[in-house]
Amino acid sequence: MTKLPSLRESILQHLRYSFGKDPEHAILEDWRMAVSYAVRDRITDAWINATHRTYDTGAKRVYYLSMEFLIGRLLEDGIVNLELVDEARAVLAEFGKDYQAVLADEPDAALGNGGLGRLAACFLESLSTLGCPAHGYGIRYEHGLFRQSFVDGRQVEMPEHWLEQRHAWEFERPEVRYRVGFGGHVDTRGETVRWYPAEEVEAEAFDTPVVGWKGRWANTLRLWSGRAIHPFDLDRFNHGDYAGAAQPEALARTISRVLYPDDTTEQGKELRLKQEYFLTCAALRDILRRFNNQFGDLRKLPAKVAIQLNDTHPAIAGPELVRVLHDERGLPFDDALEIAQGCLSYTNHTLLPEALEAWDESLFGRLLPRHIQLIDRIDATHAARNPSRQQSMRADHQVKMGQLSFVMAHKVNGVSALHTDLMKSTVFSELHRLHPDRIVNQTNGVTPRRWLLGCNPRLASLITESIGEAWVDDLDQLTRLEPNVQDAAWLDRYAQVKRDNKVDLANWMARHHGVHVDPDMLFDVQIKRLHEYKRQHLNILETIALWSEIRDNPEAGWTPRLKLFAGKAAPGYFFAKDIIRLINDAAAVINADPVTAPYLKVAFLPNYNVSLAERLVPAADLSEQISTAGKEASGTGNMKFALNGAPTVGTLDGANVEIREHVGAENFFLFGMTAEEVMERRHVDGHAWRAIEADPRLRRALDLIRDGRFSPQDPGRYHGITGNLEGPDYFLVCSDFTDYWRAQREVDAAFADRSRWSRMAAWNTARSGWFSSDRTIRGYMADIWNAQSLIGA
Ligand code: 26W
Repeated sequence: MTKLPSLRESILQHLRYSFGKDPEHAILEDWRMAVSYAVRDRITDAWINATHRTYDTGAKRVYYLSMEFLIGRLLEDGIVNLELVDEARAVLAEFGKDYQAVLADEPDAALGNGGLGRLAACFLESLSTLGCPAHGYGIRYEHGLFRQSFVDGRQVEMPEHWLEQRHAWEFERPEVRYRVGFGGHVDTRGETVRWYPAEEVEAEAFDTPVVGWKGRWANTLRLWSGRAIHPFDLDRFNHGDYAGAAQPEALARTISRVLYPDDTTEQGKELRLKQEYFLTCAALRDILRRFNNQFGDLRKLPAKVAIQLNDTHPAIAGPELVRVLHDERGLPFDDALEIAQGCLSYTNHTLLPEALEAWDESLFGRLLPRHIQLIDRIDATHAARNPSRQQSMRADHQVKMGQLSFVMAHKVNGVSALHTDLMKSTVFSELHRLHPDRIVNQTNGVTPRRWLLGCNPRLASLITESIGEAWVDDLDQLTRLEPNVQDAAWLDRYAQVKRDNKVDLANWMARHHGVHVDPDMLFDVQIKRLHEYKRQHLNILETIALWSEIRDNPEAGWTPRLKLFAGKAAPGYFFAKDIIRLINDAAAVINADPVTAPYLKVAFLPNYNVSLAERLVPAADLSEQISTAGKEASGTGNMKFALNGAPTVGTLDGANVEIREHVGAENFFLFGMTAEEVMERRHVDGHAWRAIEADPRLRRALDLIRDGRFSPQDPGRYHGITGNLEGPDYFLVCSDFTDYWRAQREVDAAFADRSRWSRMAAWNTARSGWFSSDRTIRGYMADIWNAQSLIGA
C-alpha cells in the first residue's frame, strides 16, 4: 500500500492535479472537493483492505436493503472518523479558508424522508465502526427529498438537485450493470416456468465508501441508477423524431429520477413498485454473483448472507429470491423457500394502517406476473403448514407486503420495546401466535460520531477531558460522567457549552433567517416530519394558550421561551400543510406582540434536513417528543437530544419509554395518556369536547384560531383544524392538552433553577449511552444476522 503524503500535501495535490487550480485561484467548491478527495484517499485504503479481509476470511456478509438512505453531508463525517479535524482546519486556515464554510458548501444527500432513512445511514456507519462486513443497497435518486420554502407561511416544494454540484463521494461502476424486467408474460412448460418481461432497464452501480471510527474499516453503499439498454434510437432521430430518439434513456432514468416524498401513506403508485423491484432485483443479482464467485453451493447461502429488509419497501426480495433459486437455478420450491427464509429478516417501522403497503393485485400482477404466482404459492404453503391461520397475505385482491415479509423472514423486529409489543398484540397478532419466537426487539440508536462528536465538539471535548475518548465507540462509558454531574464547577462548564452552542445558533438564525432571539431563552425544539400523530398542532395550541396567559399577566415571572419548529409535510398531506401555515401565522402575530416579546418567540425554520438537525440539536434545551402514545414506533431525534443534554417533554411512546428508564423519571417531563389509555379514551363519546369543556385555556386557544386571530384576512382559514380537534380529534390532542400544559409549566420552573436544569441535562447525557446505534447493531449481529466483527470490536 502506497504511503500517503500529509493531508496538506494531498489537498494541494488534488487542488492542482484533480481540479487544475492553485490556491490563489481556487473557489470554495474547489477547496471542498480537494479536501474531500484527500480524505477519500485515506478512506479508500481502509475500504480496499476491508474488502480483501472479508474475502480472505470467507466471512458472512450483511446486506441492508432500503429505499432510503438519509446520509446528509459526508466530508465532516470522514474528517471526524479519521480524526483529522484540527489538521484540516489548520491547512484551510493557512490559505485563509474557513473550515465551517468549506463543510457547508457540500449539498446534503437527502435520499430519504425521515426516521427510516436516517436510521439506515446511522446503521451503515456503525456497521463500519464495528468492522462487520456489510453492503447498503439503495437507489441513486437524481432528486432527493424536495426543498421546502415558505410563501405567505405556506410550504412550497421545489425539486432538489444534489447532483448538480460536484459530488466527491461516489465511484461509478460501469462494469456493474444488471437487467431488470417488468411486465410481459409467464410461460409454463411442465416443471419449467419462464418469465418473459415486456420491458427491461439496466441498473448501474454507484459506490460510496462508508468509513467507521478511526478508519479501521469501511463498507460499501451501492446505489443503483436506471439506464436504458439502448439509450439512443438513431432510427427515430433520422426520421426527425429527436425527442423520441432520446426517449428510451429518459424512460429508463425515470425509475431512479426522484424519491417519493411520502413517509406514512403508501400511494400505490406503479412507479413506486417499479422502484422497489428495481432496487431489489439488482441487489439480489449482485449478492448472488458475489456469493457464487466465492462459495457456489446455494445451500450455504443462509450461512454466508444476511439480508435485512428496511420495512416492507424491498419485501419483493422474498419472491424474487425464490424465483431466482427455483426458476433460474432449478432448486425445488420448498428448498428455495427455506433458503430464502434463512437469509431474510424484516424490520417494521410503523403501525399506521395507511403506511402498511398493500398492492392492488392487478397492478402487481401486470408488472410482476411471475412474482404474484410465487406469492400465491408461498401463501398456500404457509396456509397448509398453519391450518389454524385466518389471515392471508393475498386477501382483498391485494398483496399485503407486511404479511409477506413476516412469512418470508426468519426474524422480524420492531424498533422499540413498546412498538415490538404492539406489533405482537395488533398488526401481527395472528402471525405472532403461529410463530411465537420470530418477533424480537431491537431498539433504535444513533451514531455518536455524527450526533455528538461531529455536531457538538464543545460537549465532546468536555466529555473527553473528563473521561477520555473511549466513549466515541463505547458510549456506555458516558456513565463514568456521574461523578462530574455532582460537581458544580463541572456543571457550570457543561452549561457554558450549551450556552455557547445557543449563541452560535442565535447568530446563524439572525444571519440566515432574520430571526433574532436571546440565547438565554429556553430553546424548546420540535423538529421532525409533519404528521398529526407527532402532534405539532398540540405544541402550537399550548404556545397560543401560553401567549394568551402572558398577555393577561406579563409580570408573572414567565420563563422566556423560544418555540422552534422545523419539518416537511408530504406534498399531498394538506392537513399537515395547514399546521405549518398555522404555526407561521401564529408566529407572525406572537413575535410582533410587544407585551409578550420578552417572554415568547416562535420560529419555523424552512427546509429541515440532516445538516439543519446537526445545527439545532446541540443548541436545544428542551426536546419535544409529544406523539399520541402507540403511534411513534421509536423516534431517533429523541435520542440525539438526550445525548446532547436536552431533557424531553414527552409521552410514554416509542423509545421515549426507554429514554425515561435510562435517564431517570426525575430527568424527564412526562405527560399524557399511555398507549392503553389512548385506546380506551377513543371509545369515550365526545372525548374532545369533554376535554375542551374542562379546560378554559384550551377553549380560548381554539377560539382564537377558529375566529381568525392569526388569519384576520381569512378568518375561516383554520376551520379544518379546529373542526377536527373539536370533533374526531383521532390523535387526542385535546385530551392530552391539560397534562401537557402542566408538564410545560414544570419545565418553566425547572429551567428557572439553572443548576437544577444543568444537572437534569447532564444526567441525560451521562445516561443515554445505550442509545448508540453501535449497541443496536450489536443486537442485530447477535440476534438476527449471526454476523461477526472482523476487527475484534
Ligand atoms: C410507503 C410510504 C412510507 C414511507 C416510509 C411509509 C412508511 C415509511 C417509514 C416507515 C416511515 C418512517 O420513517 N418511520 C419511522 O422510522 C423510524 C426508524 O425506525 C422510527 O424511529 C419512527 O418512529 C418511525 O416513524
